Amino acid sequence: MDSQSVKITQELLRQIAILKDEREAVILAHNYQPPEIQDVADYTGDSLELSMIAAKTPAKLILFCGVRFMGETAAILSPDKIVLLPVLEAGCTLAEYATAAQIREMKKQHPGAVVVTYVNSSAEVKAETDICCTSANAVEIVRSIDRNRPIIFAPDYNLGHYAAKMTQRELILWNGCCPTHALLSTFAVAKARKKWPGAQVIMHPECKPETLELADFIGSTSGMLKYVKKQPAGTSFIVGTEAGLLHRLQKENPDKVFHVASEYLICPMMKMTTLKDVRDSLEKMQYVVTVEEDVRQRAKAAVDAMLRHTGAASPTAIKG
Ligand code: CIZ
Repeated sequence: MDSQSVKITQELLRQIAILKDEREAVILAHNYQPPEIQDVADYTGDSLELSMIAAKTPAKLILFCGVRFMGETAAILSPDKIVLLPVLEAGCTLAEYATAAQIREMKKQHPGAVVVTYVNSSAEVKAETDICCTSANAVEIVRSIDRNRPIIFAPDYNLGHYAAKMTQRELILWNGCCPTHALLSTFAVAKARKKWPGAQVIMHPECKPETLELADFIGSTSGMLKYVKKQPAGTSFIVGTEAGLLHRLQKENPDKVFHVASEYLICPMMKMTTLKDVRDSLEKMQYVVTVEEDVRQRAKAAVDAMLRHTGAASPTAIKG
């Protein structure tokens, strides 16, 4: 960074600190956010961990550096607080694969089915759902459902496929995917293994089934953080998830080595947030995430159903 850019960054950080105090806000950043956003945040974590922090914090203003469905989940759990998303356009392609109308139609086609949706979905889709899941608890949630009942799993095909495999259950799978994770090919993983022999390959369950076959460990971002911590010093890893996680992995494990599995593991939506957006968001109180009350209540029931199963799980979110 040249000296002018350093000066601008320092000034933005100063303004953010002042505005944060004035507004009595808490800043949350998802594990996939750019490094400078993770570093300015009060907490960094996965979407569920952050939403639970949002629900518990005494702060009345939550600045959620992530994508829309994450801000919505925080708003669903915290109706008494103001949730801001610094970038209005930061959506999630995976979430857009399913609409509430399509879920209703699917329910008609499969009467009696339990609808499980990944948290990477809109509030309206959650409102049509029986129980939500995250990539950290999808297997556990599917396992908890009566074996005699069919399960519709939306919107991520790959995560659903993984949960079906792990639970030996047949799921009615949606045809959505995260384009970033779906881009990780078996070829890229083989190439990375050749480049870094001896490294362990850790992968996210949003990757394609044939790519997951090549993993030494499969887990959510929080699962990867926990797994890596337990490995001996000096271990190296090829990381098959959005590249933003490498910042936290390296920061928390300075004695280990991390390589991103492919240069394509960049989510353009996650990378939209800048320090200027954070400053502007606090200054102008933009963009407020709202969820219509009837939708919020029905969506909350599905999120609460999930929390009853996993509420006690040990969180990995860190205080910045
Ligand atoms: O649930 C999340 O936060 C996402 C999108 C991924 C993960 O594994 O943490």
